[in-house]
Amino acid sequence: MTPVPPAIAEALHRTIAGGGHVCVVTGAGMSAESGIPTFRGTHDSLWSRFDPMRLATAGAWRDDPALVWGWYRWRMQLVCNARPNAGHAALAGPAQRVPLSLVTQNVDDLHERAGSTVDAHVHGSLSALRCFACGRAHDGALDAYVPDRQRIEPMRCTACGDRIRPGVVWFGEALPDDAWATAVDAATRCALMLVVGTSGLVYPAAGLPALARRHGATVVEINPEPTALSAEVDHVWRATAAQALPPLLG
Ligand code: BV8
Ligand code: ZN
Repeated sequence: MTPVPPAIAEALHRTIAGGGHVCVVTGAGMSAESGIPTFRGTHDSLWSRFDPMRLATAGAWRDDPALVWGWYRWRMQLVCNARPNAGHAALAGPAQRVPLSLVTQNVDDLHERAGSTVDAHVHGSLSALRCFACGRAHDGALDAYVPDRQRIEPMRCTACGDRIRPGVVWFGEALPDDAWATAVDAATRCALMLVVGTSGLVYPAAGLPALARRHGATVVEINPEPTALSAEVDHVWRATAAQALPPLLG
């Protein structure tokens, strides 16, 4: 098992001993060891020649809804076939022992399937399907997944007939007010923030570690690679989520 860097173990111990609150912010790297490709990593798939940053936009949906829906159906199928990893399980364990808020940028449900309560899905959820035009939640069954088909015509809204979109926050769209308010509250209240598996490039979520630090928190980055946040945190642990979280929280 990976040894916990003493300064990080001490920061967690000090937080618990002081009755402090831990805020965990996770990104795509949290699900990497479950086989879910990250946004900026490489992956040998049907979609490897597409840029997620270009597909995850309302403009892409307007231009070619069947292409965007085919990408999301592929991602939904990946998540459906994936299992939470040891990092997800470690976060689900201590929630009772350590006052912990879980804020995720991820749109998968792997935290929930590991037993965590997610306090804020700041970029929405793959499974929260709704009408692109009238916003009504999709109340019907999910269309059957067609493997290796890139373009899949989206389902239709039973109320207005427009297309059904994924309930995620696309680039250029506002974050859900309640999720963002919860994330900001957790970041300002916490004594310790663990930032796990995020490149720290997407705002306003990438501003949460600096916000926590401005309010006196100790911020720890858990990531095998350097990121845009690395120079702004108190401690950097070059480890993966499944390597670091079990010894730290187990
Ligand atoms: C908005 C859902 C305004 C879709 C996503 C300043 C302030 C505010 C906005 C902006 C700003 N500057 C620019 C903007 C615009 C934009 C933005 O930030 N652009 C960036 C690219 C510069 N932000 C927005 O558009 C946001 N909206 O601001 O709206 C507004 C206000 C009012 C009214 C109207 C509009 C919306 C942003 C949300 C976009 N949606 N996801 C979907 O998933 O399909 S973001 C998407 O990308 C993901 O959800 C995720 O959040 C992000 C990817 O980031 P990461 O999670 O960090 O993943 P990444 O692949 O980058 O990195 C993975 C990391 O894991 C790496 O560091 C790697 O080393 C590490 N790793 C790998 N393996 C492991 C690991 N770590 C641990 N263990 C491992 N095993
Ligand atoms: Zn509708």
